[in-house]
Amino acid sequence: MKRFIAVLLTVVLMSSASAVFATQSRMEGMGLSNWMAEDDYNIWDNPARLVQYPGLVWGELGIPTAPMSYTQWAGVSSKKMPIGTIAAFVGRPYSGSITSMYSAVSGMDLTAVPVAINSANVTGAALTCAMSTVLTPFNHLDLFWSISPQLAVWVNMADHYDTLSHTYTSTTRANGDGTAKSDRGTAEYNFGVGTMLEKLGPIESLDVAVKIGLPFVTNIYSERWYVAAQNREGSDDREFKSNGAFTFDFYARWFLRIMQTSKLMMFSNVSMNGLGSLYTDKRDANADGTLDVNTKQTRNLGVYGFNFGAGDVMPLGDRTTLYAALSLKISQSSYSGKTENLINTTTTEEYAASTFGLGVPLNFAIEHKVSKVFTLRGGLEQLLWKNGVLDVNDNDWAANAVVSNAKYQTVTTGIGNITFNFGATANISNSLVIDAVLNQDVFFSGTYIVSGRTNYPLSRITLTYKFK
Ligand SMILES: [Ca+2]
Ligand SMILES: [Ca+2]
Repeated sequence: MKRFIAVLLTVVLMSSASAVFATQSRMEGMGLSNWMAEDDYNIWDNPARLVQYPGLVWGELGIPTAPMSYTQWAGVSSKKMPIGTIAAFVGRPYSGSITSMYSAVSGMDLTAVPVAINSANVTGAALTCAMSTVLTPFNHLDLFWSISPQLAVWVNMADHYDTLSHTYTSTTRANGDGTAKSDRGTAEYNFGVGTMLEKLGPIESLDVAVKIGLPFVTNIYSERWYVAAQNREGSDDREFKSNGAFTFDFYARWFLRIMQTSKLMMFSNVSMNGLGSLYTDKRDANADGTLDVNTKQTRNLGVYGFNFGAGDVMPLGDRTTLYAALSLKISQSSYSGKTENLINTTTTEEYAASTFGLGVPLNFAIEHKVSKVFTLRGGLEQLLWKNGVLDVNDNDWAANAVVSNAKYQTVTTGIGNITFNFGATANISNSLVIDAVLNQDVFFSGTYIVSGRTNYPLSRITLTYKFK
């Protein structure tokens, strides 16, 4: 089980360190990461790339992956103007890390933040608040402004709010009169700046971009109810919120000239996510004016990622292109938390864990123009090596003293899975292109070898229109 947890943690953390949404259909059809090919999706890594994609309209018909998941989005870029090129996208899928702020780490023995608080004291209140659930923000707007190839900025705004409230009042004040309220909110603001430089010695072109994100989470639950015997109100106040959370991402991609005609594509990405949280719980259940529950829990989650890769795009004649890339993905995370009882100022629980993950994926893909209209593509990714280390330091407390300090380490190594992807493009006219990703149920060999959602022939369709 511990082995499984370590593998799971490694996979989750590695994917969160490298996940970037793009104009995805073409890339998903080959299973390639953003940096491995040239496409309009490159603007999501470096806003300066927008200068290469003016006068376009994008629209995506995604298949819903979960209730409430927004997978349809659209965008438009302006023609080249004296002030540069601007673009706006609405409703793109959220790909940040804010929802891992309250990650349930298996084996962690901190007092759990309630998954659901059911209002128990106000008459007729069927109100339930999921205190530990960080609402997935909805991306509203992505704005790009490419002032010149050497300077571009990007701003992103995402949020999600959810409020429930119930009040009960009887003609003569009685037990059960009161109000229960659940107020949950998530907001995230991202800012990025990027540049694209050319001809720097042996470097043919260089992309550099930096992104900073500020995630905010506040989940509040409060309840007041009249207790006739005390002629006072009972109270229940709980709050889960972000505590100095931030994200940072550095991206670089460069083409190195090796010989006169050959060039090597190289890529590096460093990411840092600090996702600390604070949970407080204050209750006066018997309405005597003195808190009978007063606890706080602090958690610090830090996720660091380092990716390095090299690849090549090889045209084979006019109709076929091969893609090959080898990457090194390293992730490191630290997770620690402490629960304190503020009534008698004691520590009640402590837990700390850290993970290290290493993966070496190898990608191959091929794109072939079958006719003027159709292009078919496919790709495979083989994880050549993976390594995961989980270190746990589990302090247990009693009467304000450490009674045990268990430490252990779990290591997993091996060769990872192989995954296949397939997709197609239809060039409807000179200005309209449709890209699609083939879904599972199409190919099946014991386990699904094409990922996606069951019962849909296509998992993603993107339309790109170039206006005159
Ligand atoms: Ca009390
Ligand atoms: Ca412990």
